[in-house]
Formats: sequence, structure tokens, C-alpha cells
Amino acid sequence: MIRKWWHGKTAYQIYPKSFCDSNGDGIGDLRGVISKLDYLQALGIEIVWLSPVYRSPLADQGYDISDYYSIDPRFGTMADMDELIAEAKKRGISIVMDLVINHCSDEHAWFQKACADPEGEYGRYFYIRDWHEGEKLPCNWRGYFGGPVWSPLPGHPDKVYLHLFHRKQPDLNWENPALRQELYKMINWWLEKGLGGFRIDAIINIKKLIPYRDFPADRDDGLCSVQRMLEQAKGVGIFLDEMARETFRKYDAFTVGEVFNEKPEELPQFIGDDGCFSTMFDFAEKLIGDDPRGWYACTKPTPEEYKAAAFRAQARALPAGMLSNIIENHDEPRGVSHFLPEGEHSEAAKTLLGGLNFMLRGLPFLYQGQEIGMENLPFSSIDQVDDINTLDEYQVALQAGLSEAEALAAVARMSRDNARSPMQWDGGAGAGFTSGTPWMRLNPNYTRINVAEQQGREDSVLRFYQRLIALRRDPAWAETVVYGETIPYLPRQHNLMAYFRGTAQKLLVIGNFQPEAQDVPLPAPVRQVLLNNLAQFDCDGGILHMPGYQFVVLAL
Ligand code: TEU
Ligand code: CA
Repeated sequence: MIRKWWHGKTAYQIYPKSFCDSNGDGIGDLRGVISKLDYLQALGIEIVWLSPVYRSPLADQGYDISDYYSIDPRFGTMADMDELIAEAKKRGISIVMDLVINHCSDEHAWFQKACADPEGEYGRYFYIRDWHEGEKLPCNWRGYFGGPVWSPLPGHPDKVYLHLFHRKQPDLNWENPALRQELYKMINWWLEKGLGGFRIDAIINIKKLIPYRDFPADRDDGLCSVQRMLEQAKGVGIFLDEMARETFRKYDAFTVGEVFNEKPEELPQFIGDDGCFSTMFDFAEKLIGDDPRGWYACTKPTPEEYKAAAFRAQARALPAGMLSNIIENHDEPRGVSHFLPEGEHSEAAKTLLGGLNFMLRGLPFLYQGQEIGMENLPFSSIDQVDDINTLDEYQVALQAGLSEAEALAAVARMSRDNARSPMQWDGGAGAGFTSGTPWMRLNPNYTRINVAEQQGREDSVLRFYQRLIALRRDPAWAETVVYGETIPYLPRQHNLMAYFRGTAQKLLVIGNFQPEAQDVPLPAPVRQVLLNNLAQFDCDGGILHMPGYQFVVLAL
């Protein structure tokens, strides 16, 4: 495996709208991010991924871009962005932006021009088809946020355009070389600014199955999941290779692909030494309990399922390259609420989950607030929901026959809003996030769970993450922690997740993934306890007696 500059680093995702507000308007902004660079540096972060800050109507919170070359005034200015890149660099931090190029906003000039002249140059930037009232749509795919992927083209009742996401997110036509060149130009413009690279949004969707085709309906709405067409669409790799060649490779940029359900043979092409991405997120754990009927039918992952999914993903990635490991992001519930048993809020359990994920082979990404153990938001009414995805899933649940209360409870567990409530910096009014009124309500637990409280406390979740990152950067262990193979240990011992890292230096990671104590036989004497999320360490006669949720990293 060719060594890359980013391999040994730890990354951190910022959701700018909810991270830190510098001017009191209740919306997080770039100056807020700049003010927290010292905090990130002290944590040990060396790569920061910013969710989109481009100009946008915010129909999908910035994942609908109306101008790729400017910063939305709510987030700041281009001068702020340049300053952020420069200030981060001084602290050894690379800034990575979100690259949303499967679609743009319906308010982007390209789409406006396409509406003005669908037969013209910009009409070919999108997927537009003739259609007459009462006629069947070109295909029966269901959009990610519900409803058909086709909507009438504004100003043209006899035409429809394709959008796999919201109708305000028209899909860009990657089959058109002129569009692809426009995108590459834009990517290079940003890389010229000194950006470290990109997180690449929803990228597998850029290859459509053409000619369009219906699939058997999988719900009462007569539509089918977009997954069906993605399984059949061939050749996304050709676009991806071209993009990498024309952009990222010239700058040795870091890229992380948001890729779901890639085909097995694609993994080396995607993340190998000559891969079109540097890395991709491992979503195996996220997909546990998934149900095609909708969020209401999804089940809660068990520790055994978590372990199995993680080990499978590690084995698959090893010969190909490196995946990126997460317990949560801005599209998911909080990891500690999702992967720990209902009602389990202890710091031991939170650090166990964080530690087990962080120590896997791959690039660790923390999501803002994860480092203090932020939890899901409580919901008492559907009116509190902001996220368009959640609003759709609520309707799906109602249609499936759930009562309003049941539907709310079901979607609240999965809502993207859970991760989008403002960052909890301190216990004062506005949680240190804003001096004004936050755009989205705070989690009421901010008075207890916040950075200021944890910074001063040696046994806090925050200090634990700091020690995890320090171990990854420790020259004595970095080679093993970064590159060592993951070898499961006692995989059949119930609710025990344990693994070796590497073969040369023996590192053993052990987590007792349950509230009850359990004994774990050790394969060799302990030379050093490198990390422990509890104060006690009880080992005798080669047996480790682990209290519930203990997590340790041992040198053997
Ligand atoms: O998400 C891509 C994606 O496939 C989503 O449907 C994801 O599965 C869903 O949000 C989970 O609830 C990306 C972004 O991360 C997301 O925030 C955007 O809404 C989406 O693309 C469209 O840009
Ligand atoms: Ca602001």
C-alpha cells in the first residue's frame, strides 16, 4: 500500500449551521469555525470536513447549491473561507469541503437557463423529458425523500426533469461532457485555493440507468427504490476515474466518497492505490436493521450485529485500501443513542462505542459533538421536525397504519435532526453556540453535556477521545494503529468485541459491550495498558475481569 499524507490523521466533520455562531443571528458560520480551530487542534484533529457552505436556498441544508463559486452569506464570505483555510493550515489542519455534484439547486443559473430554453445548451445539463398530463412518467423510481423522481419543468407543463432527491435538487447530466468539464473546472478552482480535498456527496447516483426503465413496485405508491436502478446502472467508474485524473490526482488531494452498496469488484477501483477516491465511508454498521418499508420498520442494532458488520467491513477493505470509520454523521441519529441499548447514557458505554470504532483499521472521522457524547434530541411533536427526510418518513409510517404518536416515535429514533441540533459548548444560555436564538432548538441536556464541563474533567468523554487520538499519533504505536491488520479475537464470545491490530507489535483492543461484567481470557501477558475507559483494571491468572462497558487497549 502506497503511504499517503492523510493515513495517520484523525478527521472531524463540522455541520456549519450548528457548530458555532459568531454574530448572534442563531446560525453557525465560518468565523465561528475559525474561533474553534484551537479547540480542534487541542483535540488532535488534522482534517476537517465542512458540510456545504456554498450559496444555497438551504432546501436541503446546503446540499442544494445555487453557486459553487460563492459562500452563502449566512455562513460568511469568501474572505472568511480563505482565512479559515490559512488559519487551519497554521495549526496543521487541512480543510475538506463537501462536493455536491450529483445535483445542484433549482435556483442555480444552469437550471434557470435550462428552464428558459430546454432544447438549448443548458437543457443538456439536466435530464429533461417530454411528458403530457395524464401520461405515465418516464420511470417509476421513488426519490430518496419520497414521491416520484420526476417533476414538471417550471414554465413547461409538457416536460419533466429528474431529481433523485428533493425537487429543488435537479440531477446533473453526467452523460454530457460539457457539464463534466464545468464541474472539473470548479473542483480545480477550489483545490488551487489550498483546500485539502473533498467529501463527495451521493456520488454513486451520477450514473443513471438509461434508457429509463420501470421496476416492480415495492410499496403501495407504485414506485420502486432508486437502489434497483443503481444495481443495474453500469460504468460509474469511468466517470469517477476521469474526474480523479482531471482534478484530485493533480493536487494529491484527499477524497472520501459517500458510497452505499458498491459492487464487491468496485472496492479496489474505488479505494485502491490507484483508486478514484482516497477512501470511502464504511456504512456497514449504519445499514444494520435497515428496512425497505421505511424508517418505521428499522430495528435497533445489537452489539453482536455491530461487531459482525464491523469485522466484515474490515476484512473486505484490507486487500483494497482504507475505509473511513464513523459512528454518526449529519444524516444519522447520534451513534450513542443508536448503537447503545435504549436508555444507556453512561460515559463508559459512550467511550466503549467510540473506542471500538476508532481503533479499527481506517481513517477515523468524529462528528461534531460526538467527542462529548451528544445524544438524540427529544421530540414531542412533528412540528418540531426540520428535516425533509424525516417529514417524508413520518408520512410513510402513517400510511403503513401507525398512529401519529407511534409514527413520531418511530421516525424520531432515525431523524437527521438528531445530529443537527447546535453544538453544546457550555451550560450557559445558547449553550455557547449563539448569543441569539439558535435556528434549531438545543438539546435540553446541554446544561449537563457540554465541552466546558468535560474539558476540566480527566475522566470525561472528551478527554478520552483526546487520548484515543494521541495514541494514533504516538510514534511508538502509529504504525500498528494506522496500518496493522484487524484480527478478531474470541469473536464468538457474546457481547465481547475484541480484536488485535497488527502482527509485529501485538495490540489488543477489548470492549465489554454490555452492562454486565464478563471475564476475558488473555492470549499473553499484558505489557502495558495503553487506554482504559474506567479507573479499575482487574487482571489475574491471565483472566481479565471486565465490568460492564469497559474498553481497554493493551500492549501484549
Ligand atoms: O446523502 C446521500 C444519501 O444517500 C441520503 O439519502 C442518505 O441516505 C439519507 O440522508 C439518510 O437519511 C447525501 C447527504 O449526506 C445528505 O445530507 C443530502 O441530503 C443528500 O446527499 C443529498 O445531497
Ligand atoms: Ca451567524
